[in-house]
Amino acid sequence: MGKCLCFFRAGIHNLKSMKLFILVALFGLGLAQHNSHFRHGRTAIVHLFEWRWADIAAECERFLGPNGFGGVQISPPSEHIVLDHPWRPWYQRYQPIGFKLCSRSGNENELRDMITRCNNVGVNIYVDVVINHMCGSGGGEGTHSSCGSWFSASKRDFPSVPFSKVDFNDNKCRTGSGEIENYGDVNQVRDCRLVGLLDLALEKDYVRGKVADYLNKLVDLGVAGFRVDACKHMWPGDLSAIYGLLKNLNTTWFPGGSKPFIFQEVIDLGGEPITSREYFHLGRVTEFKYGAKLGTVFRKWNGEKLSYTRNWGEGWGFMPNGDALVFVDNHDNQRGHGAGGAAIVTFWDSRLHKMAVSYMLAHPYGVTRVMSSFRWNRHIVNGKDENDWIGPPSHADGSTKSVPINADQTCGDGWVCEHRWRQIKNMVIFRNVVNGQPHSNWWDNQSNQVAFGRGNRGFIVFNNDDWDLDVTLKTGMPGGTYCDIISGQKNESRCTGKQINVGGDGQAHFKISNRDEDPFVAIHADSKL
Ligand code: QV4
Ligand code: CA
Repeated sequence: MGKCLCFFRAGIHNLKSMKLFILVALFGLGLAQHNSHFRHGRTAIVHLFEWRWADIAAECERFLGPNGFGGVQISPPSEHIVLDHPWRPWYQRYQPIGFKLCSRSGNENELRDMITRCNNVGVNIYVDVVINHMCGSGGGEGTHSSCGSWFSASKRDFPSVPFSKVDFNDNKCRTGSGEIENYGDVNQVRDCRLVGLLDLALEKDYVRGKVADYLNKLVDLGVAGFRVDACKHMWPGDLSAIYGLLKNLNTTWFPGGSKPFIFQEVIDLGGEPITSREYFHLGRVTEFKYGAKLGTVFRKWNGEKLSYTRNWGEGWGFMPNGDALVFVDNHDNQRGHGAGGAAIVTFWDSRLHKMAVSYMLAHPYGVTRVMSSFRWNRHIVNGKDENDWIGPPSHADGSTKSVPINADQTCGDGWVCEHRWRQIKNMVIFRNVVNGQPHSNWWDNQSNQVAFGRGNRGFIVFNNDDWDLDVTLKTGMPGGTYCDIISGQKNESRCTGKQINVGGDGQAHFKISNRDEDPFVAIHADSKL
């Protein structure tokens, strides 16, 4: 704000800077839906995949708020199909049968209560919205849905919205099967069925209006924005029309005139005619190259080395910083759906996962999202997980179990809770502490030992080589004793883990064995004794 006013004062002195000012203002407006609306200088989103609303509300109050998490991505809240074969897979929630706020995670009252309680502790809610399609064409007929609403997939009849035959793209799609057959053909990708899912005719004002009503209802409840599912399969022009119908955020919690944050799921690893770039003007876009590359680097596959990440970000061919939503893994590619392949580092490789997520959180590029998973019984046959469908921890009747918190703060009953792991939780705080500081004081050993700082607010050192690291580095930090927030953290006036002494010249000595439980060290302004 201060900056803007100064600029304006300078701007009115001559026409040239006035023009520049208008340009900046316009650019700023265009970027409105790129703004996450994080509160209190917070910087990270956690995807609480398949959590119940009641558990998310409790988690906001007891953990996310106190530990500086900026927001939660929630699973789709709209009414969805209930599948028996396989039994209650997680992916049934990506097959809507209407927009009633009634899902496996809870009903509308529970959703409203959760949004209110999270907002009240400064944690934003971002909703995963499925608007490209309804359920699969083979989804049958009846009331096998999360709220008991009747529907007929074969008749394309969804009376709870209502949508009928004319609201789908069956006639627009030009493939023989009605399915997307070739990702090289833009028209198919957007007008035909993605794995059998009934494709909505989003060019119709009626359909756009129904979708916008659904999103606006969520805005009124107080959500901060949306993760828009399957954007590759929707025309940017249709999305633009829908986003244009959205209300400003609820002023109980957000400044007047705030547009919902939008991040769009487009998987663009290169090689297809549809690119992420087509969606930048509409909001942020998921950068799938990020996790695929970072996984390859930490696994040291394809001759990659950590030292090559000196120019991580746009230097690696990723999208512009201001357009990117980044993550190490997501709910699809942690189980072989979506894209990224075997390189993706998940909680199954916990040591590498902690390193990769920490690298992401330490680095200034993009808006960051941390994955929080449930465990399932993996069964890999010829490289494919036969159990990739398994849903969240559930009771015998198929209802989702709540998340019990153990005495040591970890989660029970199959909930992994990566976001509660000390190393990841502390790195979320690190990112807040260094927010706005430049990437600085890079060091590497030309192999897999690297270090970098964030101005004078934080510094991180990785040893992903098969030998020890023992080196004195320029940290850029003020002199003093700091607690390493990876092996432990600051606890009143002492460190529970390693201690790092930074000299008056900003230099510090680091020793990291390649056999340490976690072969990396991080310090920041608030971890100083
Ligand atoms: C089956 C057959 C198809 C057949 C169809 C006929 O496999 O060949 O055409 O029946 O009816 C499930 C099943 C899938 C089944 C389909 C319809 O897995 O086998 O088709 O339902 O019954 C998730 C899962 C999908 C799941 C879908 C709907 O990943 O497996 O499909 O939910 O339940 C692309 C997209 C990208 C997408 C990614 C996975 O560009 O947008 O694939 N990612 C998002 C979500 C993802 C979700 C969807 C999109 C769809 O992140 O979780 O798919 O909403 O890359
Ligand atoms: Ca479509």
